[in-house]
Amino acid sequence: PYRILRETDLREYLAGLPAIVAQLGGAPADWSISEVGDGNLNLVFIVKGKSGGVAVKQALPYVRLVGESWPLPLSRAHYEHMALVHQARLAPDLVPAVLHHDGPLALTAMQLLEPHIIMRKGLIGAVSYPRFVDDISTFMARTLFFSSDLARGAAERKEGIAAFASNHALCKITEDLIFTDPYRIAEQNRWTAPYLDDTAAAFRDDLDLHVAISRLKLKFMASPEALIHGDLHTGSIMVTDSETRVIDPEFAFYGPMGFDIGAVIGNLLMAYLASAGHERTPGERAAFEAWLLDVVEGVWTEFARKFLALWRSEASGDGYPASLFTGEAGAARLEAERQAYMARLFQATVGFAAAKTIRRILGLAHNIDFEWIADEKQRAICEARALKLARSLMLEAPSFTTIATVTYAARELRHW
Ligand code: SR1
Ligand code: MG
Repeated sequence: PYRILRETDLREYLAGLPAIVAQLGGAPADWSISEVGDGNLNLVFIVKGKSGGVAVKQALPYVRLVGESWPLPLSRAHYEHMALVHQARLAPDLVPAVLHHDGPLALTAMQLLEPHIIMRKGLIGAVSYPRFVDDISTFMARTLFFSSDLARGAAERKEGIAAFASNHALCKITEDLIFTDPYRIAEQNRWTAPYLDDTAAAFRDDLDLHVAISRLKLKFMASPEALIHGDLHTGSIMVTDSETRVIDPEFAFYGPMGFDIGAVIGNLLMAYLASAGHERTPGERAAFEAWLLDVVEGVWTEFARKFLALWRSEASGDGYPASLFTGEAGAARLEAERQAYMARLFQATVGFAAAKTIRRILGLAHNIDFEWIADEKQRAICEARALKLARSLMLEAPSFTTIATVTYAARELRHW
């Protein structure tokens, strides 16, 4: 039965699992165990033994950030486990290996990622990651393409959609915290007051913005394009110089692909606009910020290139039946349609990137890119630039036709 595990219970529990005992080595009494979770929802333990380590994640029956007053189903651990299995099949070197899962305890033991750090922290420290573009674009292209109607038959897809349909409590968090609350008075909203009071009020009064965010909300709710990670921000990515691992897919469900791609791009743009508030030498700042915008461009360009390559070579799904696109004319028409599909996906990506940015500045759950800027006025300046960028990305999405137009707008706002 479910119980919240403390250090002693966890030691005893893990000692009964031969695979974990083998991984850790030494006597259970000598294992070091510490709870290190700094996310919004769960407990995370790092366990180290004589010869190895494991990371153990246990869902709490409530939102950790808020407390017991906000209950949240334990079933999210089940969906996270299913998503990890799916991702491990398609991108094995880009997620942590699962060593053990316990449904009733809502617990998963995984390979300990060491010396990886949370990418968001690395970016705050102006560290660049040479593998990131290639790895994250592979992760997204493969996990999204191979769960779409371009790659899978209709029946299999519908089974997949059904298997994740009950992860709706996690979807509801996104629907409220990203697509609704930042645009209305909500008890849990917060921002850098008093500097952003007027901007927050303007966002609450802006009907154009309310239409745009509602269109995105509907797209999120009613577009089961692929099995998405659902929370793919830079706090869900662990990195070293030579490795990238995507963690924490508890928000996974069949949703719009642009929500994942937009999450990555939106969070990189926030890291870019937060950079002015963190201590760096001028040379370090210039080089790091230039690198970040190159990465934004690379993420989209490489994703699109890899996704299209998969579509051209591995399309065995029920969408776009090959029998309808025969001969030279058919092939040319299908290729034109692929380009049109990518243009629509890019529009959605831009919109979701904007939505992800606004929620981190005006909503409940903020990010340390901005929060760790100690000088509140400086923080508000950085946040105001990000809000201005996000507002124009959301309202003028059709005028952003290439990723270079997005990075150009970010660069223009950097000194606003
Ligand atoms: C109350 S949960 C707030 C946020 O934490 C998670 O990481 C998701 O981003 C969610 O929206
Ligand atoms: Mg998370």
